[in-house]
Amino acid sequence: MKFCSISILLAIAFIGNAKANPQQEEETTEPCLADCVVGGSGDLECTFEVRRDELASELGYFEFRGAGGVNCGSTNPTLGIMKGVTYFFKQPSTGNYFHPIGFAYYPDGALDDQPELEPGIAPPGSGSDCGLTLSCPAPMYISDGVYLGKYSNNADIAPVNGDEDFGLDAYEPQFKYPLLDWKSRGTYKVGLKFDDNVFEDDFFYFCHVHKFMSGRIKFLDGNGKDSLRPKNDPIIPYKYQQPDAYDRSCGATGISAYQLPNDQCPSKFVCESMEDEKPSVKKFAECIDTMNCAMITGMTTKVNKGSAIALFNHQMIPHHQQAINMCKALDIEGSTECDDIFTEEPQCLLKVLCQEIINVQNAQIQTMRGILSALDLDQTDDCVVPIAKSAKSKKSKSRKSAKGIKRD
Ligand SMILES: [Cu+2]
Repeated sequence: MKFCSISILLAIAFIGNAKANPQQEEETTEPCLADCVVGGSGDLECTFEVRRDELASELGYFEFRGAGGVNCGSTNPTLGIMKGVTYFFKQPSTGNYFHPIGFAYYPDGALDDQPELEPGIAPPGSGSDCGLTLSCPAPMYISDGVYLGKYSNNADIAPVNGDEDFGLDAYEPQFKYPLLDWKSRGTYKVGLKFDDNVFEDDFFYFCHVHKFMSGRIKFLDGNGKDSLRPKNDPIIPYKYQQPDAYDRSCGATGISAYQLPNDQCPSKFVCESMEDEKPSVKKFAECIDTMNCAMITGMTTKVNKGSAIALFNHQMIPHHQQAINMCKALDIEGSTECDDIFTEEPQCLLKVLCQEIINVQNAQIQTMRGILSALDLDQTDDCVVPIAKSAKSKKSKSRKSAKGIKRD
């Protein structure tokens, strides 16, 4: 099983993440169906196009285009698949950057120390000895039309072969290259044929980089439309974030409580009069005011258990969160609209820069939360610091008292 060095840390850190975001959404239950055609071999071949709604949460959530190109829903929708049929999960759009899709028997796979679909891992409870021949159901990772592994349970992709290499070790690192390098390597897709007859529970798609992005996959019955087992089992042990209306208006997460005025923040951060600015810039400036207040409020902390590591993480996490929010707000404002990210137009340079900030810093936040958990440090250790009176008002106050002393 692929082992992620911070998996245990992330597993513990999830509690802090869930508490920090009280507004959450239940997972959907109706399975969304793929777009299926009869392939070259005469067998059915089905496709889900994987996308990501980056505004759906701090991390963004997966979305999929299924049968007829219809959107399956924007928050990790439930998908339905048929056993023994070839499925492709295509990852073409920029929103997939840093989000290589994986499949596991429980949410978040190795990020939560749970078994994934791999050649050496038999479906739980199936009694299969497929692990001995490295032939258990597993995804097959494909980059630019080339299958990256040696294992195969699907002759339509590669000659059937038992092997532990199913291409993930080559596929996943490419998603962490600089954006333009990732994009210039061509197309990315994952083949999956689930060919165990006994296992009927749900399993999960997830992101190999970011925890808390898992969604459910259900097996379909003989008619290929309804769930073989309607009950959602196993459970997903967390609920999905749902930004409120104000957060959404800024494209941000977790800032609405920090709209100015706020006792812990200056009266404003953007000091220009915004009256004559165009509405989108005015709104962007208002969002900047709010997110800066969220950031500096988050950056007033104690030194938890005397630890410099705690202080670093407690200060850096809100800093990263607002970098991510600023980029999403700039996307909403329209200033990163770009037809071709390979050009050096200012909007395109910013698009690339912001995609890297959003995805890299989100992964770093999860690492920092994991470190806090591993060292048994609190996830947050906030203190309330009212905003100090400005230097100017202090100065005039001291002048007044100085004059008073003179008169006396
Ligand atoms: Cu991800």
